[in-house]
Amino acid sequence: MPHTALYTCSLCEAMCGIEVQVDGDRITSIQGDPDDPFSRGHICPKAVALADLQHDPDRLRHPIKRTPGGWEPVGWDEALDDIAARIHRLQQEHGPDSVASYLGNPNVHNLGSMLFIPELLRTIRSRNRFSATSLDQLPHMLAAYLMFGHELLMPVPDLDRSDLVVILGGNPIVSGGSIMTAGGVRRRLDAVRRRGQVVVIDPRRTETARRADAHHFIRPGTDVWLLLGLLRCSLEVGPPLLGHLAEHVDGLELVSAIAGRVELAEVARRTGLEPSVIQQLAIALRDTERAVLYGRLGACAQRHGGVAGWLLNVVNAVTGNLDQHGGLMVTLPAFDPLSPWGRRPKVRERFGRWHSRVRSLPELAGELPVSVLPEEIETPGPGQIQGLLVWAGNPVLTSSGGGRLDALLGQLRLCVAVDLYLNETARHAHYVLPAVPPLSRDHYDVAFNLLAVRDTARFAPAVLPADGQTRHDWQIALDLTDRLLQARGGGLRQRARLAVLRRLGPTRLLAAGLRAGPRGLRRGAAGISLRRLRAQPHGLDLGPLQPRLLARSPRERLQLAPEIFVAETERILADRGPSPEGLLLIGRRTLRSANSWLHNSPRMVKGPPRCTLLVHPQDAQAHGLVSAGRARVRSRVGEIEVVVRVSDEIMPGVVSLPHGWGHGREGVGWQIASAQPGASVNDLTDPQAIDPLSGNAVLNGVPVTLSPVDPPVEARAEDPPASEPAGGHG
Ligand SMILES: Nc1nc2c(c(=O)[nH]1)N[C@H]1C(S)=C(S)[C@@H](COP(=O)(O)OP(=O)(O)OC[C@H]3O[C@@H](n4cnc5c(=O)[nH]c(N)nc54)[C@H](O)[C@@H]3O)O[C@H]1N2
Ligand SMILES: Nc1nc2c(c(=O)[nH]1)N[C@H]1C(S)=C(S)[C@@H](COP(=O)(O)OP(=O)(O)OC[C@H]3O[C@@H](n4cnc5c(=O)[nH]c(N)nc54)[C@H](O)[C@@H]3O)O[C@H]1N2
Ligand code: SF4
Ligand SMILES: [Mo]
Repeated sequence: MPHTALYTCSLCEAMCGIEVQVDGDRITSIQGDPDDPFSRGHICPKAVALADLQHDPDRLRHPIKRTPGGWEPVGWDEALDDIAARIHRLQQEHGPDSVASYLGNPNVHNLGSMLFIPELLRTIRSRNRFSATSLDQLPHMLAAYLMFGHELLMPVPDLDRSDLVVILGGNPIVSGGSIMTAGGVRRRLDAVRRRGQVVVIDPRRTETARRADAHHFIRPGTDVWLLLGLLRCSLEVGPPLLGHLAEHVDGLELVSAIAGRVELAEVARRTGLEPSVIQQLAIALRDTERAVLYGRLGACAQRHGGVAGWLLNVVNAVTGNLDQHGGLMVTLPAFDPLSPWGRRPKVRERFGRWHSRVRSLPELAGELPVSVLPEEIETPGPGQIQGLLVWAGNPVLTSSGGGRLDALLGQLRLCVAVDLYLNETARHAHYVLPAVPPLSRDHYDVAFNLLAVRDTARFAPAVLPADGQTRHDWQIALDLTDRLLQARGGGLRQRARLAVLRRLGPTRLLAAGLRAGPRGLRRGAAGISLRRLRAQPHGLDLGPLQPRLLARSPRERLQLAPEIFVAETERILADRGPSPEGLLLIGRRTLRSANSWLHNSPRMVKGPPRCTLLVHPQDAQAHGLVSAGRARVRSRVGEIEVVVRVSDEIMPGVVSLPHGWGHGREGVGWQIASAQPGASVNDLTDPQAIDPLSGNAVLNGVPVTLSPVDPPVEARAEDPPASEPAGGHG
């Protein structure tokens, strides 16, 4: 019988409620759920990819093993036993750190992975733990940890009540919003514009910029200067507006001292922004009762990302927009990752407890920056990585210097991938273990409810049973943990605990977490329980954000000026050297793409190629490039060839290329639709280029040079005029 099931899309952070039409084991359509109080019917073109994933013949449905004759199917028991035995052997011979793990982005969208993979990692006991976090939001986490006492206490814009939203290095219209979960972000931004203004500061006139009231270009990698300028201008016109936080904050004098040293002319020189623009923005952020400065990937995955992540909080604080309605606020989610089982979090030492072996970069929250992965595989000596577990990730295409990783993974003594596909990274594995795709698992967003612009809760049971021999990520994690304990001999108590966890599964564990959570039944009869969420399948609205930073912070006093940020800012201010010259490369997201995947869905990648290099007309002319022609792009670490698109939506001196492409490598088990392999921008990004504080990769502002692949030709008649807004992308 055809029927409609309610579900939540997990392909980006927006948490859109969807209606899935099911006929037998086929998905016949996917639409927005108009009754979801949070997303209110919004979806983007990616939602239908959930169906493509489900039915994709390329998706792995049984474990496979590398043999001299190629990939062969293998039974789960044989695969798991061998993997566990080999992990154990490597660790016995070379120590616990010889086996590393890399967790990719989709784990954060996966209830079972969030709840059960930590158990496996604890059991592996390696300090070489990596994830997509250090290609992404690590600077925001470092700031949250040092200022507010917990790396997950990242404030988000109170978008629906803000009258001025300034967006620095984010493109929510395409990305769906990040560290700003907001299903239907376009509608919400349009509403801000009706009440007030949206201002975008970005080296590209993005889809978001085109819908904003104002857009200003900024030279890549210089956001830290803009933020210093805003700080200076704000404190020049009046006292800091800390409001109720004033009595609870340390470090204001240090922040004021820094502001006093900032020269606006220098800020203008570095950023390319007019001093008057910076002054006006600072005044508007102060004078608008409800305003917020929101910064995201472009502002933090860059060379001063750590200081930028800190200053974003500081500028909001001094302009009266931290922990205030309409400003940057924290959530109170029904399931609270800060204290999943109801215990109030304590300030714990979570930073720099150990360092990477070769470059000595600090750990944060148990993880090292993934930029060190290539050198940790390559450099011999005690602690060298010999085994790698890649879980729902594709670092060959997504981590900086991925090309080098591509060349190194083959020398590992053990490589295991857990994925939906045999991707560019998994092709180097000895085993690939097939996980269950989204629609076949119960879903509740433990990560993104923490980062949403409104508190909500929605539970969605699986729509279809798991197919083939696929297993849930959480089952695979428990299976491996158990086998590893067996291989080591002993661990009886932990094995008994695993048996209990297995019986509970993620859904009942979630139920326990909801009950114990800050809004749970334990706190009163009206509290939230899984049963209540099941009874309200469209989701529950738990109300707008409230000023809760002090109550949520494990710290007695908030720290406005942690030492390492101040010291690094001193260095930045003292640096009188020239700004990087020449062309700088930045990233770009497109609507029908999720990092390195979904590129095999014809519905996703139909139309013109997406992996194009955007070049300003002046730069195109200077380098002999034309639209649809090919360019060779070189950086310190690599070179690639890409198709060019000339457009003045990008600022002069900057070129932009999306990441996650560069398919078509030998041995990959999924077909790229529309012959669009593209090239990998991460063959150009440099693993040595990191934010010195957090170790986050520098993915934006990469120095490159360009040359035409073919001899220069006159622009052909059919080339679009250079200034025409690009059609078709995104
Ligand atoms: N140059 C540049 N590089 C970037 C970025 C950039 O802006 N510029 N962005 C960075 C960011 S923000 C991120 S988050 C990273 C992402 O980088 P990664 O997390 O390394 O890569 P993804 O492409 O998200 O890899 C997803 C893989 O997980 C698999 N998968 C999907 N769902 C599941 C599941 O439920 N279970 C399992 N086991 N597997 C699953 C998919 O098949 C796919 O192979 O890329 C980063 N890289
Ligand atoms: N369709 C789609 N949606 C996605 C993803 C996807 O791959 N595809 N990925 C998801 C993931 S993993 C994440 S983390 C989020 C990210 O979500 P966002 O943070 O919104 O990321 P981007 O869309 O990459 O936007 C970054 C912006 O920063 C700009 N930028 C680059 N360098 C600089 C700089 O130096 N300064 C400033 N001010 N701006 C700069 C870029 O031009 C770009 O517009 O998106 C998520 N949503
Ligand atoms: S915006 Fe994000 S959550 Fe919403 S439908 Fe698109 S991919 Fe899914
Ligand atoms: Mo990300």
